[in-house]
Amino acid sequence: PQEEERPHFSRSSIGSFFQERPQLRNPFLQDALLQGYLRRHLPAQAVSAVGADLERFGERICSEVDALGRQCEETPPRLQHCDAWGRRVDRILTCPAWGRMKEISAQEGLVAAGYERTFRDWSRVYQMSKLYLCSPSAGLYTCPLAMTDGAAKVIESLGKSGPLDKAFQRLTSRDPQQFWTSGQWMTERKGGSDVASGTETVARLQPDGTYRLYGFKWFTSATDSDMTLTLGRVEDSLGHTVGGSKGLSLFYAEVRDELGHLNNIEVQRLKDKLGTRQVPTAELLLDGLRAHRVSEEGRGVASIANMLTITRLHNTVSAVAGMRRIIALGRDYATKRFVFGKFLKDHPLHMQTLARMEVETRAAFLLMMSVCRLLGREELGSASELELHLLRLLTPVAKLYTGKQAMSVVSEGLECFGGQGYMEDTGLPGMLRDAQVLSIWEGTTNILSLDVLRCLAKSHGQVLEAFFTDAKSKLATASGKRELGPAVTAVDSALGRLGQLVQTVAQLSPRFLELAARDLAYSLARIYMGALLVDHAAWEGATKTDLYAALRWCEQDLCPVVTKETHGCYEQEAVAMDTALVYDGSPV
Ligand code: UCC
Ligand code: FAD
Repeated sequence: PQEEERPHFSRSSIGSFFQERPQLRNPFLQDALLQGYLRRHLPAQAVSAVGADLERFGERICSEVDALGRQCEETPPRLQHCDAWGRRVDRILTCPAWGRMKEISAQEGLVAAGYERTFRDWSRVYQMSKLYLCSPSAGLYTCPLAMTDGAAKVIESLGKSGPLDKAFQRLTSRDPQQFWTSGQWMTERKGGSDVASGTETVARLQPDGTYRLYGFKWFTSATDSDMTLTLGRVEDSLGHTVGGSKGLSLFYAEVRDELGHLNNIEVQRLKDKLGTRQVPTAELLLDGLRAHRVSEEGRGVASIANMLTITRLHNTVSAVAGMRRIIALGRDYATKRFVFGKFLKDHPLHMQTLARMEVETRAAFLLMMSVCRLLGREELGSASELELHLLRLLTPVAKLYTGKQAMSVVSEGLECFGGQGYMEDTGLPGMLRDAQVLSIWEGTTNILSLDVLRCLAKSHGQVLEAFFTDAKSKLATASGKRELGPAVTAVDSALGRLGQLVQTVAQLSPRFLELAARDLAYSLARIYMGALLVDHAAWEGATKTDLYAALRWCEQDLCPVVTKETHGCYEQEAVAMDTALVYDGSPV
């Protein structure tokens, strides 16, 4: 039949309509808030250099990195236990794209930029901006990069002597041939949160002053790395060890020898995971791992804390980047998908949905950047006492809050593509799977809420004072801007309510505080994000959308911890009732 006579659908034709896919455009040029933030804060001489590099890298992400990331997802790592002749080799086989990501990471200085400090105390903002742009495209190579950065930070803080000097040069190298990545082996079967009582690995001193480690590491990510930092208990001459946190020391080990043989490690198996499938995560038997003790005996946890600070910030960056990416794709799709007689972008309810996601993302972005800025200042020695307190507090707060936000925003984002958002080969579902881990690894939400309590308790009120002082000074910047009035009032009143609780902290029982910990952490996050949005909207270069975002954010309950009604749920009686409710019908 003639073309026009052929039925629209038939055996030979599947219809003529194909939905346009969402297109990834240069993530730097697409990001108004990032550009505005840099313009506002960076010294004039840095703005153009940083902007030019981010714009160039943004192009590379679209033209090269994004496809590599897809290949990493589609070709997950495999474990080859034995060679063809039956010899145990335990080779972790990764795809070429994973290897290429290592080279690109070195070339782009994704770790190095944090240590070269070209942009002085803005170097972390610069480095993390690059990671933020590429994270959703990088096939989770950002996971080994986070641990690599964390290891470099630990080494820098311990002093770069002996084998650590070589390691530091490698971890911070821009030369792909020299560049090393690091693992972070903390979790054992008995505990990932409770490292103090969960760590069974023992360390035996050797005549040459090195150690041999024997133990079983239950989760080790990016196990193809070159080196690792790990925890173990030093045995005394009678074979005794000290229990708890005080018995833990920090060790440095290279994963393979010069011939590429594993350093007395057996790879038990690779984990079968919901997401992060691009990353090889293994269970490892350490059967005499040759290692160097790099902390004082018993100072393992305190020494690895520097690594946690860095990896938790990377986690925050990944979370915010995931939110930003799903919005970028979603808003592009809204210009292409035509339903009920108009494009999605012309359906107000759909725009409201995306706008709410945008508000979440902006708040998260500003919090992330605050931590980056504070870290950069700490490293240059230019941070004030107040800023050091803020860095300690906001690191866990940002990690725990953005981890949760990422899951909810990315999930909402998938829905913006309708059924297509659920289809594997669009690449979208992987974003949700990868978001789910952000609240689990590097400290769960509850563990980080307790970490917030730890740092509040340790500082005897100074951390909280720093928080209040800084949040109030941010509000003060908006005093002349009438349109921001409702947002300022909301943050101020939330600060007041939080202040009431804080004044009574000394009289509150540890049990009460433990039960309030998560709500307290959420309050700190929401209030500070509100103050940051207000501060940004009060800037002379701010736009109407900056103002709108601040107002919208502050419409929610910014201080969920202290309302009268919820007080009861932190009291002693609530503990028994919570348990009874959970086990209703299944008594324990
Ligand atoms: O999950 C992992 C890797 C995943 C892959 C990497 C992804 C990176 C993101 C990439 C995005 C794509 S690695 C495993 C991570 N594991 C954790 O995060 C552990 C979670 N558990 C905790 O954080 C616990 O709170 C512990 C283990 C820190 C609790 O240990 P202790 O020993 O019971 O704690 P203590 O006794 O309170 O603290 C011991 C010392 C104290 O110092 P001193 O002795 O000087 O008073 C604490 O102040 O450690 C100090 N300390 C800290 N210092 C404890 N936590 C911190 C901290 N966060 N910052 C500073
Ligand atoms: P648990 O501690 O058993 O937690 C179970 C639940 O109990 C959680 O909801 C937690 O919040 C809650 N909980 C625990 N303690 C308390 C408390 N005191 N109060 C209130 N609630 C509490 N680890 C490494 O060391 N290196 C790695 O490279 C690594 N890679 C990982 C990769 C992936 C994909 C995953 C999923 C995990 C990885 N981990 C790694 C392990 C990870 O860090 C731990 O799983 C995590 O810290 C949680 O520890 P856990 O599994 O022992 O959970």
